[in-house]
Amino acid sequence: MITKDSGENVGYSIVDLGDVKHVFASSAPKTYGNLRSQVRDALKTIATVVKEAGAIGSIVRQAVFIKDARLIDDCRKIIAEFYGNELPATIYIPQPPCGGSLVSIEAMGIAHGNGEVEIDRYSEKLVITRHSGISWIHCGHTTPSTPAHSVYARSISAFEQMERTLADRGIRYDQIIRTWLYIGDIVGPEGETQRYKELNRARTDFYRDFRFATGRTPQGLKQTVYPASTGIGTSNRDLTMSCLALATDRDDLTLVPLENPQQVAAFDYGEHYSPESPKFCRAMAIVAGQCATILVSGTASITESETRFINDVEGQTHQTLDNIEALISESNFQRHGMPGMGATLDDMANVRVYVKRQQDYQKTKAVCQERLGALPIIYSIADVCRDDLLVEIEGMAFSHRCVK
Ligand code: 3EB
Repeated sequence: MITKDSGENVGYSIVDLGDVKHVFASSAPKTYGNLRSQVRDALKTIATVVKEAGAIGSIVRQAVFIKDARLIDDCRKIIAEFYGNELPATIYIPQPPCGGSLVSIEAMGIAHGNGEVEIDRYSEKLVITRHSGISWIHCGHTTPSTPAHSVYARSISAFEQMERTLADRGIRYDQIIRTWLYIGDIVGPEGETQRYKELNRARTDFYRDFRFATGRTPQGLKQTVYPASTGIGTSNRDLTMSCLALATDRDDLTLVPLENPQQVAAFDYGEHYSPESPKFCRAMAIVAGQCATILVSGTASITESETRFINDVEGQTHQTLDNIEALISESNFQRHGMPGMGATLDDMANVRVYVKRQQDYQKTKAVCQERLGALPIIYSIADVCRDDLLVEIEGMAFSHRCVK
């Protein structure tokens, strides 16, 4: 059991793993004043629930969903002032919150259990937490630095920026286990091709020389490993990225790139979808001792490699949740050589739901509430990478048996 609750504008969950507690909270402002009052309202709600939950935890990572990219600079100042020298790794995502507010915030915190927790805060771009012999490298808001305009050049530049942020602290790019790639007008044209396809071409080129998770995957895994990922639209035109990397000396830690038997692996998609296939896995499980932490990639209503439930947002939401359920299930972990590590939708600790059309929000929400119950959840408006996809869902889950 994970301790979870949610109300109209807030949700939280506490995952007690014994040596450490993870705290997740999502919040939207209760009243619709100006930017400053909305941001502070949402942040205070998060601080309150984290405290009330008995976790004297500290927020280490956050995603700020913002209605208009032009508000990011002001929002950043308000958040910096609020947190002072306790600033979490932060990404600003130009996606309007479905509830109508200017912002909504997803936060992830950590509290010690029986073991020590160390937190090193460098900037909005980088926070490192250490516990149980594992370092989690939380990489925040990353944008291209090049003056070039093409999606390809901007993507390469942003990947390079991320590489540099990590390298500054001695972390290698191939230690990344999860990425978030946000790109405006994702299905829009780029010359003869499409913006998302150009992002995929850049990712393929950039990843060519990296071997992710080397020496850490289950024996017998032959496929090339890629990080779990979300690739989705924004309301501006540019590119924003963030990532999560992991470093450890523990020799009992296994990284399991999960694929869904109901879906063709994205990196094996046919050329029709993208000449250079999307290089990501469906979920990355971090297995340490008795427990798996499962990072579920952006998941959509696709089986085999086909979109299902065209023009039916409820059908798509159900199919997407079915896909996540199958992906994290005990039988899928057995298939990947890791029996006992499975999870169910009840073991999800937080979720983001990207909805393409505002008018589908209530329908999607009803299905999510019915199947996921109370948990911290964010709904935002975004184009998905195929025109016919109406919803995409991601989140984190923990092995059923590990959560006290
Ligand atoms: C799909 O299954 C939906 O490009 O990194 C989901 C997750 C999707 C990640 C990415 C794209 C990405 O193909 C789209």
